[in-house]
Amino acid sequence: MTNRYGAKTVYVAVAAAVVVLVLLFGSGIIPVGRLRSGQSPTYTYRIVNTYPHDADAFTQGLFYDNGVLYEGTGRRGRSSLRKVDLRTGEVLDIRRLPERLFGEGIAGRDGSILQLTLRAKKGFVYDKSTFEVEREFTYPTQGWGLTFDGENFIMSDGTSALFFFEPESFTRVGQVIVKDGSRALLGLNELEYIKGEVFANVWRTDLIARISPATGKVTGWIDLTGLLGPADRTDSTGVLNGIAYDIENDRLFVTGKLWPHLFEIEILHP
Ligand SMILES: [Ca+2]
Repeated sequence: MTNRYGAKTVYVAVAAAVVVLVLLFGSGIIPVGRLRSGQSPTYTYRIVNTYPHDADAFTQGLFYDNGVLYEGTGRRGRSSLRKVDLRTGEVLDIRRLPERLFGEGIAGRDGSILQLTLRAKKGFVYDKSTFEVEREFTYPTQGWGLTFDGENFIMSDGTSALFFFEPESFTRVGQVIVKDGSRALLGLNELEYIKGEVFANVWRTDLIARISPATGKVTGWIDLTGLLGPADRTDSTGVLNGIAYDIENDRLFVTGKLWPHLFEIEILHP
């Protein structure tokens, strides 16, 4: 059988499609205007403090507890769970993942830390003080972001869904689809539960979405364009990812994959 369009035409069409996709997405950052419906407010930011961050840390998970930062990093062979001194960026403790695994979101609960992996459908529960693996758990999707709302773990998988898991058994107990207006928001990445809201990095953007966990509705955006200045960007610098909240002192920390800095920011109303 011969192809109606001929092989050459098909090659040209495929090549053209690839060029268009590379132009749209290949540069990494998706323009912020393309994602928002315009139905929810966009907040800006002010840098309160700038701290050192390990520029070799491919940040996939971040939270703050009791004076220290906990960070999960990704990439095969370079994935880890870390305890980090906020002020100096010094890695105080590190647990490396098996070579084949790609580390993802982390979240703490009582004396434990949970860490997801990207495609293995497997996560780890660590003792928070020793970083020893206490047990493993499974889930049916990819693993991206993770946070704890005081009752359940909330997880993203790179789609527009947020999944709720009972903390002991890691049984799924709920799900919402995150939408801005009528538009489902794809690429939900690192998460942080903050005062009744879920803050979510959106993959390959400089945006954080503020989400109602009850409905999935996007209630606002934080536009962090320009946070990492041009002088600190290199060809290998990754995207904004990593949100941590210090509940005692009401401080918000953000960073990015392979960024040399971690920032404390204040959100400014539009
Ligand atoms: Ca987080």
